[in-house]
Amino acid sequence: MPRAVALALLVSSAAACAGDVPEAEWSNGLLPGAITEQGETVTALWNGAWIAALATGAVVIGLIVWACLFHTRRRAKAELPPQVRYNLPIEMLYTLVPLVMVSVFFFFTARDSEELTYVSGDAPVKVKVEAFQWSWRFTTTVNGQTTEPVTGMPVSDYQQGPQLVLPVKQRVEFDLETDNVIHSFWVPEFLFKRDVIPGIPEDNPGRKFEITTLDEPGVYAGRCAELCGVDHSRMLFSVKLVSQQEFDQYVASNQAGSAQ
Ligand SMILES: [Cu+2]
Repeated sequence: MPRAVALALLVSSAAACAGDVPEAEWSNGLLPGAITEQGETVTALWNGAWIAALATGAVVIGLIVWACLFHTRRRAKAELPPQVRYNLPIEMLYTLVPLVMVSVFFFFTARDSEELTYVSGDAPVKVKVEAFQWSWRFTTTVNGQTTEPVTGMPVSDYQQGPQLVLPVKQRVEFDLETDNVIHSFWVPEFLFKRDVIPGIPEDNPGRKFEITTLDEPGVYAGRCAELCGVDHSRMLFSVKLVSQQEFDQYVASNQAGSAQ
C-alpha cells in the first residue's frame, strides 16, 4: 500500500526513469530514507509537524461533529443560541491556543533550520560543485588533496551522469557555484536541496552546506531541481557512498594531475 501511494504521487515524474525514484515509506512519512544525519532531522521535523497537524485536525473535526449533532437535536427551536461576545476567558483561549501552536512550530523549525544550515568549516571532505547548462562538475578535496574533477554531460539515466564518490559516516562540505543560470543541487535522499545562483561571492555562507553521511553505502540519484533550460531534465548525476577504505583508494587513484 505505501508503495502504491508513493507511486501514484510520483508517477508523472517517474514515468520516464522509474529506476531513480527512491522508495517512500510510511515510517518516514512517505519521504525517502535519509542517508545523512541532517536528513534524519528533516524526517523528524516533517513527521512531528504531521502528527501535530493531524492531532489538531482530529480535535477540530471532533468539535464540528459534536456541534452538528448537538444542534440537530434542538433544531425545532429557531432561537439564537447563547452569544459569547466579550467573554474574556473564551477570547483569551481563542487567541492563546493558536499562538502556542504557532510558537511550537516556529521553535522546532527555527531550531532545525539552524542545524541544517550549520557549516563548521573544518569538514574533512570538501566538494566544489559547479553547475552548468546542463550538467555538473565535482571537485573533491580531502585533507588538502584535490582529486581530478568529474565532469558530466546531459544524460537520460542518472547512472551515466557524473558520479560523486563520498565516504560513509563522514562530514562533507559542499560549495555550490555556477556562472550561467540558477540551478538547484538536489539528492532526494539528503532531504535537502540548495539553489546554485550565479554571482554569489566565494565567501558567502549561502553557497555552502554541510552533511554528515550515514552508514548507508549505495548509489543514489541526484538532479537539478530548478528549470534551467532545454536539457534541465537531463542534468542528472549520482552520489556513491562507499566505506572509508574504498574512499581513500578512490582519492589515491584519482589525484589531480595524475595520468588517468
Ligand atoms: Cu540546472
